[in-house]
Amino acid sequence: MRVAHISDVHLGYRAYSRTDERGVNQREADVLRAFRYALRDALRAEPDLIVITGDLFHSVRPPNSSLVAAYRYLLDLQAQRKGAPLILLAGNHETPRMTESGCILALFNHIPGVVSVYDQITHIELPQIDAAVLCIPSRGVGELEQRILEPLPNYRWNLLLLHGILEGITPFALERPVDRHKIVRDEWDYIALGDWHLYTEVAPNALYAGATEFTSSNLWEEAGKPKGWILYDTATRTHEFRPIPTRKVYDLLPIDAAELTADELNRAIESRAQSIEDFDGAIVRQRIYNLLPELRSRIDGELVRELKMRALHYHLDPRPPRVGFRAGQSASAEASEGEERFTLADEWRMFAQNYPLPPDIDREAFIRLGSAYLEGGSSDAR
Ligand SMILES: [Mn+2]
Repeated sequence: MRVAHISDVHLGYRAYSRTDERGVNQREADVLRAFRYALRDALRAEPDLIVITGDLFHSVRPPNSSLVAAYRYLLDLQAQRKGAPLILLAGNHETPRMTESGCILALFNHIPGVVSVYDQITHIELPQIDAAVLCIPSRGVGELEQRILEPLPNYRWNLLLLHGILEGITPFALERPVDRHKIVRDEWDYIALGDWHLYTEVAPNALYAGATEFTSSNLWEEAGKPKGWILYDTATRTHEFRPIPTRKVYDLLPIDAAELTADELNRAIESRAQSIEDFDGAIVRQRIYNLLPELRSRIDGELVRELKMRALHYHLDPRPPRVGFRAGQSASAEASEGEERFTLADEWRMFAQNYPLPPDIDREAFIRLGSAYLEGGSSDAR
């Protein structure tokens, strides 16, 4: 059986002030376009089952523009698939705090073949494809501890869907990560995961598809990493990651202004921007460390205005020196404390993203390995 796994679409996400030719927020339009691309690509792959593992919508009450478009896309898709099964799992973003408020996903149950799950852990049986799908929506994560999760033995294929972050996925401490051993088990033919916005293989049979566009709050952390969806084959337990073209996001190498003249600083700003070919229309951040107020006032306003015009969003992010800083102080003397400055990890990431690698080397693994060494940790950081 072939499964198309899409996740974290975040329809209705809006950012920045640009609008498209129809007056729709440009990022909202981008997110819609990524979704339409994913659906069309998935349709071409002719999957037996499509699953969307949460956060189809960015909010409990999405803007009408996105809601109407999503309905139309899914109606059209399901007509072409002749009502083949499609499961919508609710994520934290579209789940209201109050159960009585219902969930926008219920609307989609009226489309042939679509089943949405938003309230509690639910086992969905799909005899037409000889599959059973255990669905754990965002609201179901809280009841996980009291539940025994088991496949249904009378079905050829058993799948598990979860919207939640497994322990060990993010280096940052989470309040309540999901117990990995409870979820990641060999007995499931496929474990389709949502909530984490980066495509991540947890096990050959357990994958985060990642988001379809850049919609998370830690946008810059995701810069340079691909967005897409997953085509999974339950017979071989193998998958293919299918990339989705998105708006470009760049986190430029920070500038250390400590020892720069105004001219040098302005030239650095300009050359960093010129270093990326598709700057126009991109979302870009330029950090400047150790910027004293008198130098800050000499940043070329015309240059910055031009960059802001060309990019969809150009974020010039100046950071003043830490207290006690004196111009001319050597970089290493103060590198020990400040995270406000330009770290070796920053430089490594920027360097490794463009470094030519042999085709059989996984770039993400390569970058992670280097970062783990820099942190002084073990090489199997994740
Ligand atoms: Mn999400």
